Amino acid sequence: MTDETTGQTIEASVQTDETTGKSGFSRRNFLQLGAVAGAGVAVLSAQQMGVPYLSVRGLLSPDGAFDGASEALADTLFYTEVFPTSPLILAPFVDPLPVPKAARPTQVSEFAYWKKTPGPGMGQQNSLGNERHQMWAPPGAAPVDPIVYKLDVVVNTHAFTTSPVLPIDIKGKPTVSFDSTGKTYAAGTQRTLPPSTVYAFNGTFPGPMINAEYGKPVLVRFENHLDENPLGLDRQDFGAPDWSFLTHLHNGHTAPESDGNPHYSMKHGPNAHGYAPGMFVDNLYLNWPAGNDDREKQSFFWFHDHRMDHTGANVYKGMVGLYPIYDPKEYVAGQGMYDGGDERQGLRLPGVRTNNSDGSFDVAYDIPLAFYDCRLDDGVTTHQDMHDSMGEFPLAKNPAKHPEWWGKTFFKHFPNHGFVGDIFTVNGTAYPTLEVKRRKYRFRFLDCSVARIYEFKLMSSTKGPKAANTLGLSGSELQGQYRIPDGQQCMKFTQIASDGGLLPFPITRDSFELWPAKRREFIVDFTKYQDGSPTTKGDVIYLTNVMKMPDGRMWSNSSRFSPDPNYKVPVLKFVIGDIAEDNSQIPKAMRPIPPLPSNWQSMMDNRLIFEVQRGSAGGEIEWMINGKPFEPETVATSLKNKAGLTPLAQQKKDSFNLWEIRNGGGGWVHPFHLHMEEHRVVMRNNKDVTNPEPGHPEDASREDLVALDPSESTVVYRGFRDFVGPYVAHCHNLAHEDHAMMFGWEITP
Ligand SMILES: [Cu+2]
Repeated sequence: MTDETTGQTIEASVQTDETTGKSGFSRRNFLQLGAVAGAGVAVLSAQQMGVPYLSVRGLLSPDGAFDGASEALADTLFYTEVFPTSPLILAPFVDPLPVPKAARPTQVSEFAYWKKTPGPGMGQQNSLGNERHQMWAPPGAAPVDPIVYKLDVVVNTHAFTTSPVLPIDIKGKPTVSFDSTGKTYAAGTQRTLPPSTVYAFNGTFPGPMINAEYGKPVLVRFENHLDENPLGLDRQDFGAPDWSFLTHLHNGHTAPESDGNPHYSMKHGPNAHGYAPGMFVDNLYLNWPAGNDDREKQSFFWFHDHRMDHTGANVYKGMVGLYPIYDPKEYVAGQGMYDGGDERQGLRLPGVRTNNSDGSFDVAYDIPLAFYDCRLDDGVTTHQDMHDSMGEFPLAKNPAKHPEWWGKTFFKHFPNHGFVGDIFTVNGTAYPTLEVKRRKYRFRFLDCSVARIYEFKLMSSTKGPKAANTLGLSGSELQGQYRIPDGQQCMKFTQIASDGGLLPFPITRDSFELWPAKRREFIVDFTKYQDGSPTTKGDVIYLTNVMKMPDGRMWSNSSRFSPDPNYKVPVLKFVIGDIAEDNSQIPKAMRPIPPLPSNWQSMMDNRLIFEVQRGSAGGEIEWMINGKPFEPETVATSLKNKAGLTPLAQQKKDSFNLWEIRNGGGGWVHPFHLHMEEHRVVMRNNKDVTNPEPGHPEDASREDLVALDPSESTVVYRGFRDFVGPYVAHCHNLAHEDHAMMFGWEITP
């Protein structure tokens, strides 16, 4: 096999234990058959089973027969909800928070010599030579070549902590542990964790941070080197088994060929689930707002894998990168860059910019925080799930125990209730510490977890963190490992941005929720507490998670719903340092929101309706939209709307429409993400919310992800501008997405 970019020969050892053909015999068909064979019983839908049967078996549930029943059936027939308990990290809040530096672009002197150079011509968009960039430069703009980055997807190692650990069991008691040779260590033995195997952009987790600017297009060459494994690492039993990838910049205003979505990839480009080892794709990010409307500018993207059926596994395996985007435009003469990373100019948001000689730049006091929860193998929990009969990971011989993987990341592809971890990490480090100056900071929060939702508060604690097991807690109460029993809120957040970029005006918050894939940006002023008293050097403030979410279904306790005053899990420790110059301000007003058309309500009758719900299509396929699992080559159909129509999810280029996203119930929550353009929520549970309610202040902003509470319905107004082709919308609980809660839609010329 030849490396497409450099022309060098690389090791050819790709396993082909999964169909990668255009559609072929899909994993899903196989799964349905496999489930029947594996379980040794006929798989019937809940309706086929019939309510009496369910009733007899005690499987009727108060939250709706269908959901409760299918779940109970699943529990009975297919699933084991057993997870390992991660070893206890004994020295939390010692490792420093990794603060990402800007990735450095590839200079023309280098990429000019690539065997296949980036460019606008036919065949130049990927190594297959079958695609071109739909638009090489923003319309109307002087043609400018993009800044080029090269990110290799590689196998590497990652350590979540340097702390010694104490192996504990589900009761919180010391237990045995193992090493890679299978040797057993007695209960009570402190250990050092082995590094976990990651699939990662340029080998780091989180991957590189690209600091982008509106008006300066970026082209990223993503190249697959996952077949090389120079360190000879054990790949374990998760991650796309064909080692393909598909990178999505969430939620860039991007042409389909650069969008990394499976509706596109199965019909064009790779004509497969993703780009295989040895292949590259050039994703072109024009850094240009929808409709060339400055009000559509955003501020914080991230890029992650989107390979169909294995997105959760690949993201959990490390395929996460950061992409803050700045706006250097001068809107008011003399005020300078509006949001250019320089707190002396424009909005004067916190940030001190340093320009590097290669065109990149770093911004101090402007820090992304990527939250990711994981579980580490205890060596005694059986690896067992619906995938075991599929031959995806033959070497693992699952169901089996894997003492040789003790202390490395553990993943279950499709746990019945979704996947949540018990160790919380920030920027790849468990329970880190950041020494902050006495001044204002800008923090860009990102939830890159598979399913966990967080709710954060800023708290002080006199006595400090206590290990949950030493407080007599066990089971799911051990999640997060530490508590601050005496924690008290001490500061507020000033929210300045959501998924859709800068808000029209700042919002002061005591706490905020962070759902999977969502971004929220905040200013935190470390000079004083909320009561006005000054901070002093050495003071400690904990960023604390107060949402208890024992499994992937939803939270059990949060501020909005049955708060648990004892659930205060510190995830990041701030230590106040010296005073520092601060030229930043908290603005009174920021990005105005584009106006709604005055006739938007007249569009209600013919809106497109998508209902997300748990159901049963056989086997593990139970996450559906409008009653159907994802069909990657098909454009979805709306449920019947008030006009009596069931329109295709097909929109004319440069049009706008209303889409309703409805949670079909069953007591689940779904973070529902729509690719391509951010939207604005106009109706929530049949109420006009264009004047936002207190519970949802961000309805006054634009977002790319609808956070659907149980049985909640939202109507969003959205545009379909500038590009044509296939996109997707899907649940961003990645366990749901990978099990078919996704649909294809299209923009037509
Ligand atoms: Cu979901």
